[in-house]
Amino acid sequence: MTHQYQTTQLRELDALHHLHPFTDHKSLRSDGARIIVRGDGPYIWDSEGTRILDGMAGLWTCNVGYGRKELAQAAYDQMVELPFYNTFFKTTHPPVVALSRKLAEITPNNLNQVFFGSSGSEANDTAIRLIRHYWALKGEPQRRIIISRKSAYHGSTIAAGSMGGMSHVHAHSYPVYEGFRHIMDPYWYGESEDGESPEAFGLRAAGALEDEILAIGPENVAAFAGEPVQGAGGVKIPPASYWPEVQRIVNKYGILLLADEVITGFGRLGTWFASQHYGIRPDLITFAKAVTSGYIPLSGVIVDDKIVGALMAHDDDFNHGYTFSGHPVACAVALKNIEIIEREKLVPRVKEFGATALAKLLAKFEDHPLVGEVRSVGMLGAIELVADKRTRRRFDDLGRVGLICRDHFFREGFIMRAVFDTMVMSPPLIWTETQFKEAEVVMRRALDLTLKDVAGELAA
Ligand code: PXG
Repeated sequence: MTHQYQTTQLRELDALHHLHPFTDHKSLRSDGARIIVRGDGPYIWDSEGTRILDGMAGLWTCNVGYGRKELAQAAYDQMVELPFYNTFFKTTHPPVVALSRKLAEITPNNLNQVFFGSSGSEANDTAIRLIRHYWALKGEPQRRIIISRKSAYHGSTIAAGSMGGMSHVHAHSYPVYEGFRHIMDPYWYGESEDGESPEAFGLRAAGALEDEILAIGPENVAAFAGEPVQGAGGVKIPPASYWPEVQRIVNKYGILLLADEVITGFGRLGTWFASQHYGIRPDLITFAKAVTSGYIPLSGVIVDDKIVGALMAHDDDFNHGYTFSGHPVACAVALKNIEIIEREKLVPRVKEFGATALAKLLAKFEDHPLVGEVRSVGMLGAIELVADKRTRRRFDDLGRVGLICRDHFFREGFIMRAVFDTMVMSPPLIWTETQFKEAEVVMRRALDLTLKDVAGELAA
């Protein structure tokens, strides 16, 4: 009873004093929040003692799973040694040096220098400034426009939110920061034409980049920015033809390529970075989330030697930085996190086990009456819920059925996220057969319960 009283009180205080991100505050006030109190391995527990299998790794983040004492120890040791010092004014410290070196080792060869921040949004803001500064230093200051995609999510600051393509984010930026354009997503299930193969569609979606460059004037275009796989936009996995064609186009017009690997970095696709999986050669990679598996905030942008070369060819400062750029405790935790990923061989494990296990799990639901498509790459997956499997017709009031389904998942003790009516998942890389089996049982139950709720709306 005492326990329940605490939960109620926590809920009340949360509603009174805590403004949540991306939340309908009115409904949060009336419903209250679920209170998560503990995590261990692939599971989290709420304040009522319910064990939940986390199919989202926190929020695309906790790649090594919860409860790693080594990471806490690394933070403790660093706090005792040197809790903080800044990296402005020509100072540095051992953890930031060691982490920068390590990141240069695991990213593609041309990327060798890192600028740190604390969040993915900050990393993308840094990338935007670096890209524009680079072109100014190269004597082409009119190259300011960055092209991105319609369902892109690059963060929530005004610049990163403007580079992202989501109109509901733009609506609250008042106004959208200038200098961004958004082209179609490489989303075959949602946007291909009748009979169009994934390969042909991938070329068409990449072709939209060339069309946009020509419409703007190539001399005005600074960069193309993209998540290798769009995450928050609905795990939109590009057809194999997409990225090679994008790479050809950016090379042809000499524009920079920014790969936003905030979700796809640190093993998610079975390579350290998705750029390696797709064989692309970005000039900048932004990362955050799983660099520390979320145990402490850290982010950064790792840049091509030619960008560093342009900075070094001039005497001026690059007037940008955060108090916590290269925070020693965050860097120490990141180093330990990367050490765990290496020691437990989690990156090859995704290729050899996780990717296949996830694909097999999702394939079991392909025939379910609600499911229009399942897709996955590495340990990123999605299930499309539709009213008509044959025509891919959506349910009315897009997003409604996704929420019904998500709530059933939650009640069954499993977390998947709903992006409108697309259920997405991004489990920790440590899942074993046990978790995949558990997921299958709860997913079937939750999908069947959702089906009961909406059966009347399905196509005959
Ligand atoms: N880029 C990408 C690709 C992201 O997914 C960011 C940048 C911004 O990172 P920060 O650390 O500033 O949040 C993200 C973040 C969701 C969801 O609901 C996704 C993110 C954040 C919050 C919610 O899927 N991704």
